[in-house]
Amino acid sequence: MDVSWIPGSADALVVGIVALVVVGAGTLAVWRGRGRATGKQNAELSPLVRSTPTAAPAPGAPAVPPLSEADMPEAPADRFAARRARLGGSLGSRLASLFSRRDLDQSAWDELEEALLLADVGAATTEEILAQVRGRVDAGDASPKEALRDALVAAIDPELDRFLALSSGGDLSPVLVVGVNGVGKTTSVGKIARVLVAQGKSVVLGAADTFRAAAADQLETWGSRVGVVTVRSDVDGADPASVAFEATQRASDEGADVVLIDTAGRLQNKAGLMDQLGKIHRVVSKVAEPREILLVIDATTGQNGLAQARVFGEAVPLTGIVLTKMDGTAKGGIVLAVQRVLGVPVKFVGLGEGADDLAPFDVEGFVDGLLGD
Ligand SMILES: Nc1nc2c(ncn2[C@@H]2O[C@H](COP(=O)(O)OP(=O)(O)OP(=O)(O)O)[C@@H](O)[C@H]2O)c(=O)[nH]1
Ligand SMILES: [Mg+2]
Repeated sequence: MDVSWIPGSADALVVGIVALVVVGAGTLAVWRGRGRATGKQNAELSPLVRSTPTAAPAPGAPAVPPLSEADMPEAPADRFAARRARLGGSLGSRLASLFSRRDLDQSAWDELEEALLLADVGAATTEEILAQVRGRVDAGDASPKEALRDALVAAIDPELDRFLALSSGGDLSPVLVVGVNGVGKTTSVGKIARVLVAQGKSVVLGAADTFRAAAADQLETWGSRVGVVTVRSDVDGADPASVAFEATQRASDEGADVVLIDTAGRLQNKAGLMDQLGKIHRVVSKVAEPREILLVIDATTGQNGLAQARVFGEAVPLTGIVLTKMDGTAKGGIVLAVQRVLGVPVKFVGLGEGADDLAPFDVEGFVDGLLGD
């Protein structure tokens, strides 16, 4: 398979306005400079990735100043709590009258079931949760609200690993980002890049959405804001797998920590799109095995979006979910359905359009938000 260059040769590639940024210790020093990071706290500041050593700068890589204080992203650990009020709180408002009681009659149980279904929890999970809540409430073991909170937390599973998995020891970690069109893939890639750069990781972006030229421009804008290279093609309809390969190869050559690859969400037909994703996965793996394949899902599309998303799991081995547009949706229960159907954890949630509006998923904080606490 020809995976060398994009048709049109090397000069069709814009390989970046700025050289690869290796901010490593410099940027971590900025975090520390804000007086927040002792060893333990630093782990709390960086929940996006489990602590992994940052590779030494590649020989000859130009020293680039770290992000300025004004450009520093907000600490990921604080983001979810700070934006929790943006969650719909849908269950809380529906169930307020129920929660003030200790014993529930049949109509109250029906009301709870309806609320869970309307929040997009999904039929099977709703039944399981109801059975658990009912068992505990009937036994006088917990109030309806306590029992519901516990059952929701258990169903989402606080034990799942929700860190961004990166190679240890400075090996390159490719991260593929996939999903249907308009869900927030490019935006999420930009937001993740921003956090990684601030955490001292060297990052390369790959614009493997060649379906429309504006897609690469959009990604490049995110890249240039944090000073990372975007590997792209200027040839409309160029082979996306070639761009993905080229980006990964370049990241590898330059000793980068992470290559984030943005993909297209639409194509003439579904089979074509899935073939393309499979090919991207294969060619990237020739350089380095993808550490993460993140599926982006728009929370507002509910069960429909989930049905579409399923197909992606058949094309590539998903490792995690980014659930976007959770701000203001009454469909927050989709978190439960999504994990159950796709069998991988929700790792990040999008809570707005701003550059820092992507938060590591916090199970208990989410359930409290859903219950309107
Ligand atoms: N409110 C809100 N908007 C979001 C969120 N994430 C992304 N968006 C918006 O959703 C729109 C689409 O985002 P993109 O990142 O371009 O989506 P995409 O999946 O790359 O789209 P295609 O490349 O067309 O497939 C943009 O207007 C984003 O600002 C979120 O968490 N909340
Ligand atoms: Mg896009």
